[in-house]
Amino acid sequence: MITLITFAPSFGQIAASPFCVKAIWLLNMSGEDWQREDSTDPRNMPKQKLPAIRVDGQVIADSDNIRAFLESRGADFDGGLSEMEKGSRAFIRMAEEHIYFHNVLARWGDDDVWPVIRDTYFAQIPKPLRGFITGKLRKNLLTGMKTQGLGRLSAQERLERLEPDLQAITTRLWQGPFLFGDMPTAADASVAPMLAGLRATPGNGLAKMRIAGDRMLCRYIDHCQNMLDMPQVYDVTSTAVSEPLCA
Ligand SMILES: N[C@@H](CCC(=O)N[C@@H](CS)C(=O)NCC(=O)O)C(=O)O
Repeated sequence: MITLITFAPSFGQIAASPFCVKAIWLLNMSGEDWQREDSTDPRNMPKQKLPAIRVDGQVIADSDNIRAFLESRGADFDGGLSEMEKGSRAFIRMAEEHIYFHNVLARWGDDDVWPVIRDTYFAQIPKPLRGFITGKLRKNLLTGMKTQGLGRLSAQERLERLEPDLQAITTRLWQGPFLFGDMPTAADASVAPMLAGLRATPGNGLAKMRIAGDRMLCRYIDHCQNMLDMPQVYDVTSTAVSEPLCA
């Protein structure tokens, strides 16, 4: 049995981190038996981040490493894809190395949203200490976002930077219910949680409102989220046919 160490659910998402949601997708798609163990503190994890899995006494951290581990046991997340379509890796990088940071800034960088994030993610820290401890964490994180680059852009500039990514995703969704056809692939496991996380962010930030107002993106997110509640529908070993998204 594989144990997924994950952040707890929040804001209607099965896990607070889109990378943890991705790991849940991959575990479900792999057909492996797994259980979750919620954690609030990743500091004792090999990469000081979540998700991680524990299996046979070994801890494997990072969702990409989790993917590689599941593939080493026979999972084939991109089974139906041609060699050309396996360029879907680029969508994964776009989601994880770009859209994700929009998510981070929407949550940690917006003064109106931050108090909700603080009191949700760090509820276990006693109130008198919470502001002080989380204030330092927030400052460090926002410094990191300046280094990354997006943290130097205004919310409007960030929205303009995000737009072509959303267009690329939408263009794919005109072709079928998932990014690469009728069945979910690893690209959906990364892209859908990032979009869902942005849409689920408290407040009315520009990126959230852009996604929440896009019918096709919302149908895609909803479709994917429903599947997380019904893993048998998208277990790659199952023959169940999913409902078309854009019929
Ligand atoms: N590349 C990693 C990214 C994981 C990640 O960034 N996790 C964040 C949550 S979204 C985390 O654990 N942050 C805790 C911290 O930085 O202290 C993966 O794919 O698993």
